[in-house]
Amino acid sequence: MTNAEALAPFLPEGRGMLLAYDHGLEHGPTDFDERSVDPAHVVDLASKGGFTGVVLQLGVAEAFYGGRTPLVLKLNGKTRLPGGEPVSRQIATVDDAVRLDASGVGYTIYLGSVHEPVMLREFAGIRRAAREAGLAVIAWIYPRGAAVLDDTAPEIVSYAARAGLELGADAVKIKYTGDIASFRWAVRAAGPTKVFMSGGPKAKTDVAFLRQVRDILDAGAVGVAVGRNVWQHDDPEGFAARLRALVLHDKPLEEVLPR
Ligand code: FBP
Repeated sequence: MTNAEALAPFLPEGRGMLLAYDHGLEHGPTDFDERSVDPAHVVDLASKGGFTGVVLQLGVAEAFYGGRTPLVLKLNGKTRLPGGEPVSRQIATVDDAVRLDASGVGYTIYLGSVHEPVMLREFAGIRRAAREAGLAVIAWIYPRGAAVLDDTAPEIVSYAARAGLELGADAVKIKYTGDIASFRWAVRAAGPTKVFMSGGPKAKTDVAFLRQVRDILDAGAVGVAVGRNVWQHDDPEGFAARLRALVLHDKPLEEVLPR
């Protein structure tokens, strides 16, 4: 199975937008408000907003996933409480993903952490099992830890992208470097491994975020894997429509900017 075949459910016409909603474990409910604290609301938003995938942890997926949007089941995770060098261990399995009718699995690797070897090895096992099950493997590759001074420095982001290829990920989710040329290099370094941009905290303005999305598409990325910038928005469905216009319909920025 090629990575394009594995990713097909998430990339109709070669582009995709994934709605990430694993923050309840990673950050606690601090990111949420009255609406977004309810997983049913966000799962519904994934469908109404035309997202090509939704990213959930096991417990939320078991209780709320209704099959309306292709599922990426996160197989590892951590809370923000321990501190120290980051490590995220496996807490769900490829069998869980198959049982939940997921189309892909997600796994976070903190490249540069002293615990990096644990995550690299675990990822390799998961990748093997996911391949056998015919599921896409998406690696969140976040350089982090005392050895990483700047996690969005171009050479660090392109290292993360390349690591995705070397590890056999079908796609990587990486942070924006801040300019098209350096992001294009990161996409180039990833080779056949597809690149999604990770959203990050809510941008100050819609224009700032949409401009960033246009940039990464122009640099060759296949789309975005975004959470807070959508479900923290005052009008999540309206913002999702602008994202769709950019990512799925490849509209120029001017056509999708708010007037
Ligand atoms: P956002 O678009 O909200 O940044 O979500 C992307 C994501 O990777 C989530 O899947 C994950 O929970 C979170 O960011 C991790 O954030 P952090 O960078 O604080 O570890």
